[in-house]
Amino acid sequence: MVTNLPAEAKAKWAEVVAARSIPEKIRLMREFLSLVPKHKGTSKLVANVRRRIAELERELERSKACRRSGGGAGFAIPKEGAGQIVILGPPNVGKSSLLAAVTNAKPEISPLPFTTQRPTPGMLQYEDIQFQLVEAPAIVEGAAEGRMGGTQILNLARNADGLIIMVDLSDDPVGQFTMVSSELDKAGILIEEPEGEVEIIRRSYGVGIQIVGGGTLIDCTYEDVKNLLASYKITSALIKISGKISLDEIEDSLFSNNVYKPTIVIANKADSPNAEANLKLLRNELRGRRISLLAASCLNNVGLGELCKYIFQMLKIIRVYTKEPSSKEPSDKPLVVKEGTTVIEVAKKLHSEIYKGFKYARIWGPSAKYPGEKVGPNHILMDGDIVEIHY
Ligand SMILES: Nc1nc2c(ncn2[C@@H]2O[C@H](COP(=O)(O)OP(=O)(O)OP(=O)(O)O)[C@@H](O)[C@H]2O)c(=O)[nH]1
Ligand SMILES: [Mg+2]
Repeated sequence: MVTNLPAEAKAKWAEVVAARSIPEKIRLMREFLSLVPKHKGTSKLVANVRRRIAELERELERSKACRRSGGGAGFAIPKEGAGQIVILGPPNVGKSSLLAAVTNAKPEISPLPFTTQRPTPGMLQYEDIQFQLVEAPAIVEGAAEGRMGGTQILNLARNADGLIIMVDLSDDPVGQFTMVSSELDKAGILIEEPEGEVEIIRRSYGVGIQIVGGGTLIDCTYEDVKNLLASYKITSALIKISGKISLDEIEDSLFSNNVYKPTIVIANKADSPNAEANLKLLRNELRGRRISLLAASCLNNVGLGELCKYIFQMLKIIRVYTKEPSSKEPSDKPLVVKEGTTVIEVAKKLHSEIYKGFKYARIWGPSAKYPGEKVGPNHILMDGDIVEIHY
């Protein structure tokens, strides 16, 4: 619970948001903290802001170091295909071996730890689409405080569409999983889907306060949200909510930059002697948590057959095939969109003319009651649908 911050503190936070440079943001955040009364209700907020100050300080340090060394190539990998999945794990667990087993990449594989020094991408084919896997350099305890390139590795994870956490069944998979998930947690990256999510997208022009995204407010009205945001001088923003959201959670989201990344755990080296007993321990650890687990041997290419399907499901995407009314066949390349996408949203992606002039669509496939069903703009599509838009 964050409520009842003094007006001064709220006004200071508005200055933080408006600040243009990192040093200025850090200075204003510190001033903000000095204005926040310290008690139980504000402890989470204080921790969040301290973490963001630490992150900004590291970013500043890094950009200075980069300038000193005359630039230096960036760590980010441009996204390709239907989703980017970052492979994280301690040294030597077999991350490169996975990349080599399932993608077109040819990374160096070696029994020495820290072999992979830079993020390494590869494309994984799934039926008629591809996923991009990116092997991150090994992550170690203390990564969230910047150890061994931790900040960059965690940024890679923050920008991904999903994660694979890899652990080694010949070693201590539970300890390895706990280490990686705790570093992610400290960096504000959640690997389990929260009950509800809030994202506040500020707009400089006057859209007012709009609540979108299909979630429900459980203990407040639209007016309450508007008044809360006004007390932080936010009068124009899109508030995206999913699931059940309270007013406190909306206030919390002003100060935290938590993100949720769907995650698969791959327990590798299933061929090793003590793998079975270790797998049992890992299963126990993950019991009741919404994280999928695959046991595999990348060395022998065993247990990876279902990986694509797991990735496809965790990304919550579908494929739709568009078709011109005049042609017999749909496009062979699908349009990859989020689950729950409607016909009119597809029209919008195709062309502004198709969107503006939309009359109706005909559907073949899983979401059609019968082949060629005529539907309106709000019809929800399913994976494998063929869509013919009339405009
Ligand atoms: N027994 C067994 N060994 C494996 C398996 N997968 C990988 N290895 C071995 O484990 C060692 C490390 O493999 P890599 O794929 O280089 O591991 P990595 O996680 O990419 O390592 P870093 O990039 O150094 O962090 C190599 O000697 C591999 O041959 C497996 O399924 N079973
Ligand atoms: Mg490697």
